[in-house]
Amino acid sequence: MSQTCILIGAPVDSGQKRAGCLMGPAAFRVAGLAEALTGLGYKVIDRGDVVPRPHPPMDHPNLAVHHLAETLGWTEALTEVGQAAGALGFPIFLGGDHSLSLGSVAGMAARAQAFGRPLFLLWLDAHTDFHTPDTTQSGNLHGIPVAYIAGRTGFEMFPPFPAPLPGHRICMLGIRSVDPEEHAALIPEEIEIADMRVLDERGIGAPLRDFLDRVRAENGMLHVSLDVDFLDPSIAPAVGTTVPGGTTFREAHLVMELLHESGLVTSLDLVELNPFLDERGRTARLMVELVASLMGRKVFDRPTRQF
Ligand code: HAR
Ligand code: MN
Ligand code: MN
Ligand code: MN
Repeated sequence: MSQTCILIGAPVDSGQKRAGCLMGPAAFRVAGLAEALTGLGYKVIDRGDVVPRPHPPMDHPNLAVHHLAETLGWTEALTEVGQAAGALGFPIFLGGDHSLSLGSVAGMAARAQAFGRPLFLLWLDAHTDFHTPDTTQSGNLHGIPVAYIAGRTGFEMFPPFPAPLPGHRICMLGIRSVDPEEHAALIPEEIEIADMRVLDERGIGAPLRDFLDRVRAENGMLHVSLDVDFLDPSIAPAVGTTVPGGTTFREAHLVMELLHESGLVTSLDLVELNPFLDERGRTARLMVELVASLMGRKVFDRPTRQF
């Protein structure tokens, strides 16, 4: 892992209808993200908050779709900022709702392409976010980024995604809310979906280890996209789309430890935090704790083989 972390504020609120995610970057800063990383020995550059590129208003044939122009403006700006930051270090995108991943992952895909390495994606979420602008019923564009990343058709108004990811390079953990159209579109895909049933049966370590083996085998770069609703709402209430039955602190923590030990992670999104819904900052602080574990904080330094 690179020794410089670059914090990229992405106060995106246009991908859903419940205001508040725009306060996310500030909450991560107040919860001590930079200090936690500095304490682990990283150099930290906070490049401040990104401003979306201005875009003339745009309609979509699916009348449910809202804030399309704003979403395009964010996508373009975050792709560019992300790619530039990725040349210097380890980008951490502070969201903002999950529509920011349209841009963050595009930027990381462009970087991987420039390095001549394949990009892999770990999607930690209750939702598959596999709609297209044509299929979404809610019109909330935080529900579409994985379809864009995987190269589904229906994104003609977006910048072409740089080298869309084949399904075998995408793994989802924590899934427990899938709309019928997303389900139908996912069936023929090779995307690995370790939904909560899989995690109950196999534990969370096994499917993640399998995926990390595949990343390593192809010398891949790995982007991790962490949606707050991956976690159970009882421990992470600050999110607009709570879905019961999410991962526990222990499960999420093991994911972070395995990711750190793999040495494969090259960029990170922290998304869907809505500080207006938080309880005395506990969700923001939990997210910072998880990032610290992902970046190397541990209790005992022991060789992995002991397990
Ligand atoms: N699938 C539903 C929709 O498109 C809910 C999507 C909710 N997405 C997030 N991010 N909260 O994962 O409306
Ligand atoms: Mn708005
Ligand atoms: Mn999501
Ligand atoms: Mn979600």
